[in-house]
Amino acid sequence: MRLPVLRIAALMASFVAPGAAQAGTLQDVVARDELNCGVSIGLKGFSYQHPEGHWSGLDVDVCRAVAAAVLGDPDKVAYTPLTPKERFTTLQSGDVDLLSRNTTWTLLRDAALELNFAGVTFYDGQGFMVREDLGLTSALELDGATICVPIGTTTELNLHDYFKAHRMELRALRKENTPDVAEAYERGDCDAMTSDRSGLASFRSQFEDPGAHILLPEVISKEPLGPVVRHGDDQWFDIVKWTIYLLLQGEESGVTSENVDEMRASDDPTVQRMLGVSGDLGRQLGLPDDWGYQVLKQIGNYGEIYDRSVGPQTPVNLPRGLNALWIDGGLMYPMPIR
Ligand SMILES: N[C@@H](CCC(=O)N[C@@H](CS)C(=O)NCC(=O)O)C(=O)O
Repeated sequence: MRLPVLRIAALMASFVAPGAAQAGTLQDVVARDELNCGVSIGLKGFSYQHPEGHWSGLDVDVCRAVAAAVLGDPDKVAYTPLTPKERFTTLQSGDVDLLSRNTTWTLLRDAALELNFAGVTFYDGQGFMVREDLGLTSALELDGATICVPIGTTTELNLHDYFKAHRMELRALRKENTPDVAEAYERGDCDAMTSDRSGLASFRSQFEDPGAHILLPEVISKEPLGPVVRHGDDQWFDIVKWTIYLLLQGEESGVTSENVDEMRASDDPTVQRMLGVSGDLGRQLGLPDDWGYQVLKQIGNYGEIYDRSVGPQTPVNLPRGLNALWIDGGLMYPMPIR
């Protein structure tokens, strides 16, 4: 692990960085020696607490990557499981430093809730899950159906829009504690469950008989999911944003947790800058210059995270699709690390 003195030196440099906003999240995290991260309650593949206590998933790995960048240690994270309704107030009040919880980027959340989305870590859309034996083939056949839906989500808003647009009668069964939505659906309290399609795949993987449930083909919204910070702390916003770009650029440049030590000797200038072999990009963020090395060594790149969390080899089994890198025809496009 990195020497504390390096962190303190980087932190002191960040106090004098010209033009840097000093709202203090970085300083608080370093002083506490722990990152407070808000996550979902139990969404396998995204954030899930194992019976032995540790957490895993794509959203959890974003928390861990930020902890590796800032503290040199991905295990220095305290997780707070949050319902959709309480997630924003918990972030606004300062009880968490970062919200990494399948949260959709919208105008109102940006402007009215005074939050900043640091990027998109998963491009998704809303769908419907039904029992296969109902024999449905389209969401347009759900007229008059009872739909299980979580309170305080874009899901709820899109559901109303969709039923209104198609002049269908909606009976919504709303639940605040989101795992209750899946339980109510599995119990048969509603005919369909609606959520982000990744969430539906995740819940289905945890059902007693996953094969008995299908996702209907309609994708009724755009759900760009990503980590969120408070307005007013540009330095912290930058750190989270560039940690995500680093994960993506790691994949684009072929740097993995396995080969990162060899890659330090690479003569590719982007790789050199990412790993802190040349330049001072870490210091410009208020971090040690090996921040990128720490992230890629201890977490791996975005592709590695995706594959082990939600990829086709996992029970959640989501193809890369829109979440492929731009060079592979997807939407994942890291800004230039320079
Ligand atoms: N992306 C949507 C929905 C997010 C959401 O919380 N969905 C529920 C669906 S039931 C969920 O994933 N819950 C999982 C959990 O809290 O563990 C939003 O930002 O409003």
